[in-house]
Amino acid sequence: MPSRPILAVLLFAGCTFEPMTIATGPADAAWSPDARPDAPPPPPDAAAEPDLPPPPFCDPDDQDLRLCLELEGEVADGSAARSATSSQNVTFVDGPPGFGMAGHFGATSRITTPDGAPWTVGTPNAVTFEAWIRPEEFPATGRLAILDKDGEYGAFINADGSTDCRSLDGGVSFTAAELGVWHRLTCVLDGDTLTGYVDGQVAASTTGMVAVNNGSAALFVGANGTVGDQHWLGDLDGVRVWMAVRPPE
Ligand SMILES: [Ca+2]
Repeated sequence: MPSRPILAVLLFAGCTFEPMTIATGPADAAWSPDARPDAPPPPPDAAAEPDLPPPPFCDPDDQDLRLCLELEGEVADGSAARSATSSQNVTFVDGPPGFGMAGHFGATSRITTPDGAPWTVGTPNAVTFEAWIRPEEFPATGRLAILDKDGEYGAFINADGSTDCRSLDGGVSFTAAELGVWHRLTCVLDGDTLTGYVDGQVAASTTGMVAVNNGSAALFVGANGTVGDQHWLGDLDGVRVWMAVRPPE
């Protein structure tokens, strides 16, 4: 218990002193457990994991990543696969915010990488391909290619401005492309289901896709295989292809 104040009144014969209060402890009204000084903050939780930096965009530890084009002034695969690439008439412009430079594609531009064992689609289907896209124009007729592995999978924009993620025997169409504006397109083929994402959000999905018929066609970026027509008109960046199901995080 706290001490109560001692009221001492000293009286001497012939003299009267003013009452004096001697406080020997906190007054009842002022004391409570809450009045104690704040306890020091608890020590950091030693068991908590420190925040790890995110993996690089072209993660060399990702064994399912088959192609990763950052297009930082050159056309080179940054994945562990180090897929051989060749390019034609690709120049470089500012990319989406935070992504450095991008490739600019015109009526004769294209990037290709040859088929090979790393490009075999498993059973059931497991393929993801994505790119930042910024078209300068839509096709007057037909379509323009973002990416195509002929007879297997690809992505295109159409004359009406719609975007298709396509697999061997079908596709899914949705709105992803906007003239002069960057959007991120992701196509995920997971078994018999093909799903298109725009800026990380599901835009459309369909089922009934058959098993990809693994062929020997080269992969084209910015043009349609196998001859390299239907050229993309505009900019592309951050092109990644996985032989795995990788919906956007
Ligand atoms: Ca880039």
